[in-house]
Amino acid sequence: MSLLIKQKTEIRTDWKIDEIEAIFDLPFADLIHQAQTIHRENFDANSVQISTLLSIKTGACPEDCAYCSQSALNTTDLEREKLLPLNEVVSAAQEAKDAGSTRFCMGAAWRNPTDKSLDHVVDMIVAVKEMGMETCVTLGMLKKEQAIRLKEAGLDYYNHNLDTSPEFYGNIITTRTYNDRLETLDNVRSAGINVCAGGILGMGETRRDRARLLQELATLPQHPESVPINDLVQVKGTPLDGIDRLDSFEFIRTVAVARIIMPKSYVRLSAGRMEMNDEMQSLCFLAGANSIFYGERLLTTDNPSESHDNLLFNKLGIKSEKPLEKA
Ligand code: SAM
Ligand code: DTB
Ligand code: SF4
Repeated sequence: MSLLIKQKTEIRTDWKIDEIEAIFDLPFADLIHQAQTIHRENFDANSVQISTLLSIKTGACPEDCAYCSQSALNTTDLEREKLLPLNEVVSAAQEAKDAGSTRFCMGAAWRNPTDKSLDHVVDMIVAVKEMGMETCVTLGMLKKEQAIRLKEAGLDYYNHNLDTSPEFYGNIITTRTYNDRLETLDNVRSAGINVCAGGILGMGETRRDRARLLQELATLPQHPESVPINDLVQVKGTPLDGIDRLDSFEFIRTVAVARIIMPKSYVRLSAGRMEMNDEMQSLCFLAGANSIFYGERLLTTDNPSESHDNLLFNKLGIKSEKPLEKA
């Protein structure tokens, strides 16, 4: 315990699995206390960054991710949509900005973008930046040159998740490797774009897998600026539909461990909030989560209403964070 407290302000990229598992094993109150202490040293504890998602290209994805509504290999009720026109993206971004969101995240159901489709995404990034919002995109695997193009367009963040531990990964996705994902993260980082990388809990993985996922993230050469922790949204027609839900306290513990081992990263309480009550979300904030997706839709599934989130923020005295000042 004292060893951990001494190390709390240090940014470490050499976390060992035994150390991470030992943090997971702490009594709940000790774990939350430690996470909250570290959180307060690095962030305003009553401030949460809010982003809004938009699916710019929906469904018909060739990848076989077992959780995803958008995989062509899963038979879900989802309606496919081609790449959205620029004007629709701009009006959705304007709505998000008016609602108080500071970052607009655009997601496409691609294995990877073609150079031609990237041209359209570049136009979207430029337009959303002009509106004074931060931009994030998640487009699948990215080559070095493509990452540089996005950086030149002004992209702030690229989201690409490791999803789970390297050991459990093959149970969830077979059409791209863990190494492919690490390579994309490396290309994004080298291009000078902020990295958003996290995973999904509640896919049948063990605590060790959750610890290994966090270890992979925390031992990247530089911690991701943003770490989304998703609770699996179970979608009818996907192989993971009907799986036992992860225990709430285990989810909260994972958030706390992420906060402790990546002290300066934004930990995003991402998908799955529809199934969480206010008390659970509050414990996640107490454990160090400090960003959320805001607005009634994630990519293809529902998210709490803005009015519900506003009410919760008011009850907790949380305010939404202002966008970062331009350098
Ligand atoms: N196709 C791109 C890719 O996979 O890199 C970008 C979009 S993909 C939908 C972005 C991330 O959303 C996935 O990596 C996964 O972590 C998360 N996600 C997708 N479906 C989910 C679900 N049903 N529940 C929780 N998270 C999910
Ligand atoms: C992330 O980690 N979670 C977001 C975002 N990055 C792109 C996506 C969640 C998707 C949830 C299922 C859906 O709405 O399709
Ligand atoms: Fe495709 Fe991304 Fe869904 Fe996997 S998570 S099926 S890559 S949209």
